[in-house]
Amino acid sequence: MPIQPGDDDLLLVIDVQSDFCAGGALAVADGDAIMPVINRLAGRFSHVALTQDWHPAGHSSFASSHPGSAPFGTIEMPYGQQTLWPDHCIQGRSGSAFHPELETHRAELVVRKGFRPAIDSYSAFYEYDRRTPTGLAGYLGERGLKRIFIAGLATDFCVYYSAVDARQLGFDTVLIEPACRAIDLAGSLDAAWTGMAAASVQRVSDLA
Ligand code: VGL
Ligand code: ZN
Repeated sequence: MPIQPGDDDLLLVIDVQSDFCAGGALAVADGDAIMPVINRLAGRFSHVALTQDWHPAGHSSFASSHPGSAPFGTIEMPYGQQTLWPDHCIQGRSGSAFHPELETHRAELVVRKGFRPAIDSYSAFYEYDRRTPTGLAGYLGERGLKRIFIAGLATDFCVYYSAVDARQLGFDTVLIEPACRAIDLAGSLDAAWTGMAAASVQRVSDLA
C-alpha cells in the first residue's frame, strides 16, 4: 500500500556514493538506476538525510588489510564475523563522493560512518559492533521525526541494517524498493528480506 509522507517523516538515503555505482570499487549491479528515483522522492519529503560510508585508508574491513585474504571472504573480528571488501569509500577520494547525479541540496544532515579503523559500519544508527552509535537516533529524537523512509545502497547490507535498527529504536520504517539495489552475496538478499519482514519493516513500491 503506497503511503503519503508527512512533516514528521524523513527520507534516509543510504550510501549513494560513486564506489557503489558503475565503475566504482564495490559497484552494486544497476545501482545507477536509483538516482532519478531518489531525486524524485526527495522532492516529496520535508526532511532528507544522507549517509556516507567513510573509511580511512587501510580500514579493517578491507581485504587488503589482511594478508592472504581476498575480497568477499570473511574473517573473525572482536565483534563477530566480518565480510572483507575491496578498498572502497576512502575518506576524501573520489569514490567516497556522492554519485554526481544524486541531488544532495535538500539534505539537512549527512551522517558519516565507518571512520573508526577497527570497526566496520553498515547501519546508519550503529557501527557494526552493534553498539557504537552514529548519533542519528539522537538527531531524529530531538527533531521529533518519527517515521523513516529508506532508499539507497545496498539493500542487503547498509539498507538492511539501517532498517532493522530503525525498527529496534522504535521508528516506523518504510523501505522504498525501487529506490534500492543489492549486492546479493551468498544469500544475503534473501536473508535481508526475511530479517526486515520479521522486524516489521514495511516495503512499498512507491509513495501515494
Ligand atoms: C556497504 C559493504 C561495505 C553498503 C558499505 O553501503 O551496503 N556494503 N560497506
Ligand atoms: Zn564500507
